[in-house]
Amino acid sequence: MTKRIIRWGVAALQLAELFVSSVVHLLYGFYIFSSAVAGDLSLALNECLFKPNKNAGVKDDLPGGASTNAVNLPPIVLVHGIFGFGKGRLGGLSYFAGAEKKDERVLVPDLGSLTSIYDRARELFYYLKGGRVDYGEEHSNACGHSQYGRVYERGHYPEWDEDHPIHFVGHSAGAQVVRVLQQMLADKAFNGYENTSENWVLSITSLSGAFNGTTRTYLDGMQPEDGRTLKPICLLQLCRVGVMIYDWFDIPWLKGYYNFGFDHFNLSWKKIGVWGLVDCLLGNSGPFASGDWILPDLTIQGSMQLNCHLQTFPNTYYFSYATKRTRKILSVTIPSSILGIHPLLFIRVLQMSQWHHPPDVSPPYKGYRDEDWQDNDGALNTISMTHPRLPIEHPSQFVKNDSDCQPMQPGIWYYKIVEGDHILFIVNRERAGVQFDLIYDSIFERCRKHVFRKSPPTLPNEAHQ
Ligand SMILES: *[C@@H]1O[C@H](CO)[C@@H](O)[C@H](O)[C@H]1NC(C)=O
Ligand SMILES: *[C@@H]1O[C@H](CO)[C@@H](O)[C@H](O)[C@H]1NC(C)=O
Ligand SMILES: *[C@@H]1O[C@H](CO)[C@@H](O)[C@H](O)[C@H]1NC(C)=O
Ligand SMILES: CC(=O)N[C@H]1CO[C@H](CO)[C@@H](O)[C@@H]1O
Repeated sequence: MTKRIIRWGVAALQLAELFVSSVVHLLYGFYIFSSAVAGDLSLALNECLFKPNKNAGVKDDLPGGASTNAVNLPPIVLVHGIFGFGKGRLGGLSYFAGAEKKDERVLVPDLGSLTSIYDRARELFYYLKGGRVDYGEEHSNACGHSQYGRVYERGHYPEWDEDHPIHFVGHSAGAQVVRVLQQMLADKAFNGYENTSENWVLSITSLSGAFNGTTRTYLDGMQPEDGRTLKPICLLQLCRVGVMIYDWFDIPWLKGYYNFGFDHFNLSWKKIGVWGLVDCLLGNSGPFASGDWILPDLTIQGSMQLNCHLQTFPNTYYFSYATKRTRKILSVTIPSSILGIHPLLFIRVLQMSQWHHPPDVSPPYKGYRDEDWQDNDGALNTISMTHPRLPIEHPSQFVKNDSDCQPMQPGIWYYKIVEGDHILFIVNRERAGVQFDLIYDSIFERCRKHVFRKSPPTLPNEAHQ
């Protein structure tokens, strides 16, 4: 009798938790969406009323996002994470909270907000080089989507090669996307580009990068048994149904505004009809059925599978900022602040700091310990963000003071641990205050001044003197 009451109590508690976190996430999504719309409307209104000039809102970018005097600089490419978006989506909103304006040549691609790491890496290549996205025949057949995707009429950096390498800065899953892309370049995995190599990438900077997976995926609904399938009732199930309905209705202006990136799965009603939707909802087809979406890549098992094939290369510079919003008091890990953590993440910081791997499920790897994974930023475990560790650990060095690691060596992951939650350095720059400028200024300065292969790059303002 008491056992049954306890079981019901636990179930009721879990449902209440699900309800609260769905409401919090929905409200936040709605808040972002409506502030983007409001921003756009007020901009449009302003232009109508005060500047009857048709070209005022249209800033024509030079190829590569370069301003006129920066065409010789290698671009710095900012790669968004889960639920992220690139330049042009969500109106004037910036995923990187305007950090892209800090340097003269920054690109912010849009790679789909829930697409898999593999698909994002493919898309990123064609975004830069130009042409039609080719996801590869084998992968596309295995995952049940079209082999070819959207067409980039003109690449954003068509001259990209070993002599014109690029800096990448990835947030969260974006950091892993860049690693996968670098490995693809090394493996010469793009048809028609036989000369690609790992040296096309000059540096990778990771901001809260998802290298070793996160225990949050299990809290949100991934099964800890396999790290691939979903629990029957969970936040991710709600998200799955919402995404499929959104994509099925296929309303052009809405999708122009925000896109989950599943166009290559043909989820629109025009293509699959009502039965296609039912089939997807039942879990027989679509990205969620084949596991070709981002969540399976963020579980510990998924990350280990990816990491098996990913190298840290000797001629590329690596830097990483791991974030943390927990601290230990008498060997118990708890959130380190109440007001300093975004309301969207607070419950998750607490839950992740208390996470225990289910005792009846075999651990994701030999030597797994819950206490290693308790420090976190509300989305990722701090241990996962410093450098790639699973299944084998890559060379790394903890940085206390930037001047300690000058001159920087390639092939080593330099990392810092920053007190902050997972979204401190994106979307809303006011939250991070002066820290925001410090972190992005140091990233851009490092790319421009301290990281190079042959000779230091000439800065445009020095070239004239
Ligand atoms: C999606 O639609 C396109 C064009 O309508 C077609 O060429 C492609 O084969 C379809 N892909 C899948 C996976 O059904
Ligand atoms: C590939 O590199 C070789 C040697 O560097 C060069 O001769 C060849 O033209 C390159 N091919 C392409 C397609 O760029
Ligand atoms: C970092 O090192 C430099 C030179 O060694 C020193 O001047 C500076 O105060 C140090 N900064 C911090 C924060 O320790
Ligand atoms: C979080 C973490 O680093 N876990 C593991 C990553 O992989 C290495 C190698 O297997 C382990 O030693 C770490 O404990």
